[in-house]
Amino acid sequence: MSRALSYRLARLASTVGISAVLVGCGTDAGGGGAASGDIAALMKARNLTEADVAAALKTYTPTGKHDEYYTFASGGHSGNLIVIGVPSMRIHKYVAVFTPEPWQGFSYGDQSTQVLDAGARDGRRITWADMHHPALSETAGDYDGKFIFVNDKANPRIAVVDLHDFVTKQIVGSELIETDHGAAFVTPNTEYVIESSQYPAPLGGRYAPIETYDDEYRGAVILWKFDRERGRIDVAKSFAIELPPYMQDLADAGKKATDGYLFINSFNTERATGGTAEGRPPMEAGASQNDMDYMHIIDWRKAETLANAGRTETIADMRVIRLDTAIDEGLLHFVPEPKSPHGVDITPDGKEIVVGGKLDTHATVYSWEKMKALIDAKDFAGKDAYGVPILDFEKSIRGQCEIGLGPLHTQFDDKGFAYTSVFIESTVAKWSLKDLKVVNKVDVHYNIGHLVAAEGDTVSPDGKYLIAMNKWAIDRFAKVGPLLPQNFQLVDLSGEEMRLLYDMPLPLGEPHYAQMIKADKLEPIDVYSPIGIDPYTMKVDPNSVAAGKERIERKADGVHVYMTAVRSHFTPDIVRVQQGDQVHLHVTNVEQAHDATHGICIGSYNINVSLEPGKHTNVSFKADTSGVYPFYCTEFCSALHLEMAGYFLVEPKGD
Ligand code: RUQ
Ligand code: CUA
Repeated sequence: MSRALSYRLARLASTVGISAVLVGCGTDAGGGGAASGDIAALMKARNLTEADVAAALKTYTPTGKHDEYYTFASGGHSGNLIVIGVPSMRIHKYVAVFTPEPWQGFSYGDQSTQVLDAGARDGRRITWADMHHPALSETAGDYDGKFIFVNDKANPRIAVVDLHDFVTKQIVGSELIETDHGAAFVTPNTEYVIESSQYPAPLGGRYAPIETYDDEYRGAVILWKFDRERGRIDVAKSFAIELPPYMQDLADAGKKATDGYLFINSFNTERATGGTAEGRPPMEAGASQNDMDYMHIIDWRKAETLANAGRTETIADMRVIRLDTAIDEGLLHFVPEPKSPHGVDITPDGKEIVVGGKLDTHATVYSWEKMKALIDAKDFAGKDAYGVPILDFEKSIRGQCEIGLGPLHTQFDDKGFAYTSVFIESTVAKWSLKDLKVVNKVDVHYNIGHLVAAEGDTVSPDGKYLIAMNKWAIDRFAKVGPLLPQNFQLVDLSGEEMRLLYDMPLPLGEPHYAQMIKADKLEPIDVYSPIGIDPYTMKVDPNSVAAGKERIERKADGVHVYMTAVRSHFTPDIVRVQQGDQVHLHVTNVEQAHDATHGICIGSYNINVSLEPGKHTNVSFKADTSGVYPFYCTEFCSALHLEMAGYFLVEPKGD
């Protein structure tokens, strides 16, 4: 290695905080040891720059070392939640949420099937999702690492995932609304999980002609009450607020100074309905006429008081505060926002609200102090067509930051900077909250939607890392046909300049949003303990089976098979039933060793469940076809895994 290169590598190593010796750049003027020669040769052979090597050193995570952050990214249409380690960008898990997932056995026979089926709409089982925005549970506006909530935009549903075992415990949905988008967001102590509608429709799934749009179509925001003790949404204590038929968009819950308020963007305040085949302008043209749309400001504590006082009407089993009541009681206000707003993000101190406008070049910074004073003084600039008071735009803002073309979403760091995704330019802009000036930009590839910084939407962001969630990858990866992966790009926020560190192809689209949490805030369990836990109650299941107590019992409601799984056998391993019998399979994995997972599948019957150590599961089905069905363990659990099998014998009727 040349002296100059040796020196540069040493300097590089020190800038990324590791000792020069580690990269083999000793001071040995005689040419260094084998390692130094290797690095120089590797750089040359792979045509790497020093910046490449620095990026590699910042992200490489040696075997056995763990990542500093978890990122929970939406899995888009797959309906899965993706767990990614940062800075390595290694995928750790797909949490099955809104769709059947075979490996986790999610919705292939056991209790998980009921969780998914609870999200049925109009009695129809839904097996895909348009997951957009994960929301980690918060305490005092900071992630607490206990739960994460996600939404499905297409079939408005909210799911609760427990981060003790990374399992989806509940799916709720309301037929009050037809789509959502401002979801999921949580209030600072996770009192409520917020879900607001996107495309207006008659509330409660009614039919009304599109010509009656202004009168019959409505938006709504649902406040799902979260019961932290039970780890479930309490549907009976949840309520909604009716909103005008604008297209409500992204939302955020106020915190600290803005605690108690919700902020929801909207577009199409023109109330365009499309109708191109009927001589009307297309939706996109009709919806972009006005210079301003309205940010909705909602006093949710006041709304909660009203709901609890019974000032609601029940629609589709949901208590709804009607629009008139919301206006009369002063819990809903509007403030104009520039053309086609998209992201709305509250600053860490809770004092300001940053809005990005897709067709505007600015990030607009609203001052809560100013808006609150206007609301308190009832100093309004006007009313909308439904009577909602509108604040004056100029009187409500602190200023605007000239960002570039197509600002969308904003996150924050610990040093007073904001980071905004700029869609049309394909950049991330770093700007100062103090003087509203762009500091610098980094190119991303390409068409960035959301971005996520480490704890970047909490009261105490960490800085350090940011992921640009790019919708197009174009030339970044080897070709895989016309449908390309999404591109997650890791950006280093530790210095003055942002630096791109890593490109991660993500072949599950379209992810939209993610949140990044310090790994040490989570306390995932290793095994279900004591043995026999039902993950959906977190209690020992009454049908759980202890080793030595396995049996088959014929009862009035069918054949009950009490089975255990342990390396490397099922007990019992021969199960005989009659065609037409209702079969209740109760299986307990009696292992307590970390990662000693088994699975049990029965072909032809579409049954496959996962049995993590200590887990108990119940599967009920009708043995309606006779035959010989081998069942076997679907996890390569041991040297005798292939032998971990048995026979499910269904004797034909009448024999
Ligand atoms: S929204 S970028 Cu749900 Cu911004 Cu996708
Ligand atoms: Cu148990 Cu393979």
